[in-house]
Amino acid sequence: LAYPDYLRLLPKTELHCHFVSTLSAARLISLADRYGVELPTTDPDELFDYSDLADFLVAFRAATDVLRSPDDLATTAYDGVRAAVIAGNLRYREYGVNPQYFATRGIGYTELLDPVIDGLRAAERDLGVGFRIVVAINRRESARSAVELVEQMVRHPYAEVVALGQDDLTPENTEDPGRFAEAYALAKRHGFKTTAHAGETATASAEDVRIAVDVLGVDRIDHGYRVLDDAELTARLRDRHLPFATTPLSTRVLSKWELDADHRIAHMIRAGLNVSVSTDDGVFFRTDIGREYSEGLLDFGIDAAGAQAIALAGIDGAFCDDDEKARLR
Ligand code: ES4
Ligand code: ZN
Repeated sequence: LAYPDYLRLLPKTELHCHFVSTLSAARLISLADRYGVELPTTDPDELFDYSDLADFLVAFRAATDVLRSPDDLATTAYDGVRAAVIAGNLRYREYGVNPQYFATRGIGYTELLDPVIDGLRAAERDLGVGFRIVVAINRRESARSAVELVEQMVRHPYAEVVALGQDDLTPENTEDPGRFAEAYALAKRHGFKTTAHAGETATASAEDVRIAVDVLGVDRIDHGYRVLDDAELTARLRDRHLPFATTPLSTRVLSKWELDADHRIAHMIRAGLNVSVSTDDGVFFRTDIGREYSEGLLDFGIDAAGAQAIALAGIDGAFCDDDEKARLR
């Protein structure tokens, strides 16, 4: 077995995956056509080519806009699991789902989550792929509306909805990580786990990661690449074994970073941080969970033992119960 095939076939979890980005390119384009949603372009080569995070997020919001009926949501959920099993032997996935986007189009919290969870449960039954859901605060929205979102999580409990996270960015494309502190505190008080996007791109900093950890009190960090700019914080989070859900191939697009041994994620791994890898937005970054290993980890120069350690970190950092973790190991 050639090493890239070994990496592709290794059983995997992923912890950082925005639900709408599990849509296939063909379905994104056909649903956009059906509903008359204008995409930035319908040329697939251009549709998936972005100058930066803000530019990408225009396409990301369009994808949210094409998922309208319960069947659109359930079918996207089911087919996305099947595609990831074929592409990279996916065994378990955590999905970021952003109810605030859908609410602006009249799709309520349970109207969104019922079909998504139905589709994912059917895929779990047929394919053995477990899942949990991370409800995502839309960072374009107010701190007050984030609290209301958590109130909805409390009012409508689902066994699979286990955590609070984030997506999108302020219209100014800046991070203000402390601003959702009240929403995070409320979620924690009700027993939810928490994660936050922090320290992803050049406009972010190690301080953003520190605030996510110390002010929001997160159990996990999404991205977090800027942590390396603060040696003390890096050592502290290494000692705490705080999980970092990184997304190698997305950084090639959003930060123009080469995938090599000098990549920030490769440095994070060598620094002893608790790093797992995920796709983030599969359709938009033309990636899948197989390629994050067979291209990402391969090009970082990670050996077989290292790749196994990263796959295990993806179980260790998961927000599921210990029975599910035991099944995955
Ligand atoms: C995202 Cl802020 C951010 N970064 C990367 N991917 C994303 N998908 C949605 N929001
Ligand atoms: Zn993300």
